[in-house]
Amino acid sequence: MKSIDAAAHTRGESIYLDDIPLLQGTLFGAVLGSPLAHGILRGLDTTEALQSPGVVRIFTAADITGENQIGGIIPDEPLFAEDHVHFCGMPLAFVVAVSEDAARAALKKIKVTIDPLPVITDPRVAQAQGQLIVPPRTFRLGEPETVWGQCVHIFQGRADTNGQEHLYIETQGAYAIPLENNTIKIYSSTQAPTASQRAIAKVTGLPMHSLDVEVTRLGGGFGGKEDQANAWAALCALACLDLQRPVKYALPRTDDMVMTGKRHPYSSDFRIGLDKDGRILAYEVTFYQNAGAAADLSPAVLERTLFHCTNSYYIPNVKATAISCRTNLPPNTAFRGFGGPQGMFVIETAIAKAAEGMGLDAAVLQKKNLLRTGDTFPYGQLALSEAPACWQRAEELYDIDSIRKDTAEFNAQHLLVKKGVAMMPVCFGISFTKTLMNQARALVHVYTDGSVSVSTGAVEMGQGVNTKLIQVAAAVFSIDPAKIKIQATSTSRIANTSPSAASATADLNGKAVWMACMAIAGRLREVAAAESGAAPGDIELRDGAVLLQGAPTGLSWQQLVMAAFVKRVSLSEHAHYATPGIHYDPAQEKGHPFAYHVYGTAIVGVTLDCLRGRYTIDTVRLVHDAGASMNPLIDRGQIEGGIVQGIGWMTMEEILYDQEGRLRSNTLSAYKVPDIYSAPKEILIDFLHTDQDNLAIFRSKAVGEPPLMYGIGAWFALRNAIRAFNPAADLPFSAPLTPEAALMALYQRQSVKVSTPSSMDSSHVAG
Ligand code: LUZ
Ligand code: MOS
Repeated sequence: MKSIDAAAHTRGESIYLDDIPLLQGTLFGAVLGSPLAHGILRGLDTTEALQSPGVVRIFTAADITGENQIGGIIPDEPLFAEDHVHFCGMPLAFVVAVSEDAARAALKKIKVTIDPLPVITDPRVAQAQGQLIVPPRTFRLGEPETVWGQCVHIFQGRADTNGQEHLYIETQGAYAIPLENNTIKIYSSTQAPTASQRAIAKVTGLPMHSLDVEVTRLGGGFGGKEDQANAWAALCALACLDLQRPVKYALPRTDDMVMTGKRHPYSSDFRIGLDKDGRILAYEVTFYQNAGAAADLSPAVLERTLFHCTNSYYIPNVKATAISCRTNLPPNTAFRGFGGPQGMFVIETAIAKAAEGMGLDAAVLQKKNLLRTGDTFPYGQLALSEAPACWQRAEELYDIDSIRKDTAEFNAQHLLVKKGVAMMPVCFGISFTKTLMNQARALVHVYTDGSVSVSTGAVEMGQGVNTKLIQVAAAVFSIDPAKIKIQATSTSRIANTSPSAASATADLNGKAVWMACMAIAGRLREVAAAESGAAPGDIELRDGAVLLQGAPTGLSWQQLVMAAFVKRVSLSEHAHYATPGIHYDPAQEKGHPFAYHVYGTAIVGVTLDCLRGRYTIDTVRLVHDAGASMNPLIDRGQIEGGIVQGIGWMTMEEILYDQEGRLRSNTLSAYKVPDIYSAPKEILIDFLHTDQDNLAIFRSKAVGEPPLMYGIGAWFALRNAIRAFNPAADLPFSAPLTPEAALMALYQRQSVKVSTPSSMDSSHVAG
């Protein structure tokens, strides 16, 4: 089934926040962000700004009717700065005016006085000063301390990954509309309608039942709207309640880039020990997470880093410690992979470093240490591993031997252009790491004309979840998918939802839809059985018709629905799903946190222009464990998008804060994301089809986040290309590897001998 949004997206008719028709009297907001990253707020003078044309009111911390607090996990994040500012862009005031222009013009007239304090941007510095968000956590398996002596090879080092801007095409925003008796309807571009509802309730002081948060779709989320849509919704609701007028605020791009958090940068130290055959015996790692100025989702992200610290490998002795460090940057937040990619980069670094030290191709060590079924993850869960199957299939399908041979031949023939290849296996756990979040509900109505309405907590953000939910209902009822409508996500229709996140949205909400539809279908079969004097078990709904022991009854779906209605049988159902079998004990750091894991292996090939440092990502060829994909078209789209986004993080996307904590990469001219020209020239995707039971909806494994981590292979492929040119280079394991960084690495030592090439072979590099 094609995405149900394809046609309207293509015609530009899909409704995003900015497409909602405005009510008469709508006012517009603008936020004044702190100009300094750290300091004492001495004064905030709005007198002159209030005189600015069109300004209706200016809200600050003093105007909050509830609590000045939006922290989700830990209450450490004021909505408006009160005594201190903790990051550049921290909201100080919310101007509400008759137009966006009027609101923004008034911002410049607010006088702010801040006494500056020292600014911390580096997580290691924060840690040294005791600035931690939560106490450190350690995962342990085996006894690493005692096995170092048995290791024949030991390597240690440091790995750094930078942040990443979400760059959803639709920026953050909300539109609040007053209803009667102090109730508010809020349209919000959020992945987490309930989290927004909760934050609005806290800030306004209204009960949650008086707030209806509704979302039709997002123009992208990627984690950036899992927690950080709440502030804007709370601001609009606060102003809406006070002024009893509709209030809208959609962030301009630069405000969005400056004020919102990003993927967490990490700096990590590792030590890896291997036996003489290359089996990894021990791994120790310490992660320093740059959390920014408040907790936001950092403790959960930190936890997922630990869960993924050994990626797709079995290591019998592990000690992994993660430290969440408070800095004066905007609170960093969820981003596709949620700490997993950061953890995986470090183990891949450790393996690459070990391979280089042992004179091997990293793939030899990767393959030798792949996780097998029955192996234990550091957190105690046993693996049901597809890692060897994906790896072997990738080697065979894409003929890894000839890829290696062609690469070596090319590099032998070319002096100024080098190719590099890397393998990237991925293992990603599916479930929210907080067990309680793995629950969902669905509300299904069948109308008397046979059409069906489905509501869930799932938010459509381009990932195709609504299409999959329609597939679920259409499969259970066996009716034309066109008869089924997915309603906008609303906290009035479905309560207490988890965010659309953790790759789990289709699984959780799909299972709830399945349960609700099964309940209704069961009642319909009873009605049909009574009509025909048969047993319900003999009745089947198929292709819009009612069958009795496989033979047509002459009754259509629509007639059956009407018959049920006439008999006063309920045509509606509200179902609740909670993932069975998962549990976790944080005191022991052991349990069974994930419903299942997704596996895969990618082979990434790059070409590097060794004169200029420019490169192309030529190919990404992979075998991906999709289970039994219920929608290969959508899954393919998710995989392609994840790969390109992962490559962007590893190569060209460079977040730059200066030492004063100001974002310098605050425009699209200063922050480069992959476009069609820099995307891989070729992405080949092969689904590893597995039929064994899992907890995925229709055994179709989650696909949102796992593919992003194939992009890590691009970094290591580039490293291999650099080393083909300059084998003496001792390159830092630091991402992103921008063309500038590649150029520096290529000439890192002057001992490189560059002879004149016989032909200008740099023309092999596009650009
Ligand atoms: N969000 C969350 C997530 O709250 N918990 C998770 O485990 C998670 N994982 C991935 C992405 N978002
Ligand atoms: Mo996410 S990082 O699944 O919002």
